[in-house]
Amino acid sequence: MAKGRGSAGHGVALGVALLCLLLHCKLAESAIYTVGGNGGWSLNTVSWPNGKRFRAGDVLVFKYNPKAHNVAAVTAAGYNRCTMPRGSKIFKSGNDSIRLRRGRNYFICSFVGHCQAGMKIAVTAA
Ligand SMILES: *[C@@H]1O[C@H](CO)[C@@H](O)[C@H](O)[C@H]1NC(C)=O
Ligand SMILES: [Cu+2]
Repeated sequence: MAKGRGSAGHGVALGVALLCLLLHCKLAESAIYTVGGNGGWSLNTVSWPNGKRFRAGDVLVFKYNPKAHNVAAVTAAGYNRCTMPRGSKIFKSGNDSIRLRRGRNYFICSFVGHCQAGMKIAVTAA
């Protein structure tokens, strides 16, 4: 009985694997990006997303000195005005992995003047 279930399980797993191959499984496609490349999350990162194509589920890794910067996930208004709306989620480990949601995703550094100095990104995930 248990043995029978086990082999059925293998069959299901194989089926799922094949289906993944056929449908270009979403999990396999999710990519990891280091924001800002080698320079990391820093001033003048605003144009870093240009020319890149992101998908929902992709992960952005923000690397920075946590004494000098942070990452706030904000609204479009927060991004445009360089303000942090109440309730914004703030990351401050210096090595933050953030999964993109479908649509627009906005991040700024909330240290004084940094967002204005281009420490902000808007990323569209398909
Ligand atoms: C950053 O985080 C990732 C994933 O959480 C981890 O694998 C990596 O070792 C970390 N890097 C540093 C420098 O802490
Ligand atoms: Cu900063």
